[in-house]
Amino acid sequence: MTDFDDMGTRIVSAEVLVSSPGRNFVTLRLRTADGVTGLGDATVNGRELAVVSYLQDHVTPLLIGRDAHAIEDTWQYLYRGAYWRRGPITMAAIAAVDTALWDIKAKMAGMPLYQLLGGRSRRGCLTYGHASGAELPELFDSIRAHLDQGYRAIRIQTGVPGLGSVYGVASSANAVVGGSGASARYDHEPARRAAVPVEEEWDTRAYLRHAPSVFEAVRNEFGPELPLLHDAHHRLTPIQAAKLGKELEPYDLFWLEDVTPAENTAVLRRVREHTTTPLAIGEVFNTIWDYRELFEEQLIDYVRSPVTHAGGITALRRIFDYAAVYQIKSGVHGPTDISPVGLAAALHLGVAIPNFGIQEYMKHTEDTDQVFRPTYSFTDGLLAPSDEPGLGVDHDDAEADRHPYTRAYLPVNRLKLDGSMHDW
Ligand code: CS2
Ligand code: MG
Repeated sequence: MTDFDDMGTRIVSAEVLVSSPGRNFVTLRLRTADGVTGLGDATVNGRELAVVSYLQDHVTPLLIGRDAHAIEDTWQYLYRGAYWRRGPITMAAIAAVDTALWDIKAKMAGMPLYQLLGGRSRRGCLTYGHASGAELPELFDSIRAHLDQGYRAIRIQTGVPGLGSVYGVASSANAVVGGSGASARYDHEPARRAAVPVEEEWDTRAYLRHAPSVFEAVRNEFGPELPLLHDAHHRLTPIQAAKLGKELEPYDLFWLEDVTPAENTAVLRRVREHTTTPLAIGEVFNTIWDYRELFEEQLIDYVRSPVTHAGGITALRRIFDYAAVYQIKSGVHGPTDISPVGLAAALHLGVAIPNFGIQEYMKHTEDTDQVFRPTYSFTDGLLAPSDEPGLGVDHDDAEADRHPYTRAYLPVNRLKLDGSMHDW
């Protein structure tokens, strides 16, 4: 489309910004001839520079001169036009463009983005925080610390007897920014920066024996009301997943996440046949097509896709509308590798959609917030976008320059038994 009603809305610059304020982030900034800027998150944890190249070498040259208002057409142009559709790198790049365009449109309208998505349906987005501990006492301290901060729903991850560090569990050994003990972080940056990924050990039988006893102990200590979540991180076979779901039923989980590897979603039929524990999946999905069978056969209860990895606000809104037909709710991925730009986008969608479920929230470091200056607020366990026009985030280039990109990897997982690579 080259016909512009208003040449001031044409895109005149597209910059890919890479920084590492506590961990690596890739951010796209678009600017119109009128000087309105918009931001999009394109961070793919551990493979960041692939998206930088995709954007810089193949996408940003196409954006110059396009009308910033043409969000849907730009989405279709980048998706259909690529021929090589889908995949995390392509969809993160498209997501960044789409999010930046929504930011620009809302700023031009002088409104917070949620107003353009249908307006506010709720005061804020109910969040869940990450409590963890190698042993029960540390886990209980971590749960209490989260409750003190106002969280009203808690994800529980613990160590497994006989295993060393387990992903998702903070320990003093891998604690990074954010303190130690109950507030320690496990997210592998910057302490785990290395030339090669850290290798962790895994033993599924030990995990399956241990997990129900942890939830029993947590329910005994904290009572029946507190919503509890758990992430199995794609590590189980269908029948193992079915067994875990069934054994966790007495503890009334809010959800059990990523029980099996995401490539073969049909196996969730087997899991569903055996358990009423609610299931969540989708943090590594890229498109609406990944959900088709899961929605239509009613195999899941929550959609985990974030704006950043599912093609942006336009695409995620479509996924949520499709999910609503089946009474399936949102449960957007929100670890610290989703930047404040991606999180803000999720919050604008989250307060607007009818089928909001819950929002994952792991606070970013102060360094991260100094680069992005988010204006969302966290009160009584609810995270809410501000009423600033647009997304309500910024990018401070001088701050970002203080934190240059550093190569970093997520860990890999090997079986304790014989060192075989295992799903991570
Ligand atoms: C996790 C993430 O938040 C979650 O549910 O699965 O920590 C995930 O491992 C990371 O985002 C990977 O980059
Ligand atoms: Mg997860």
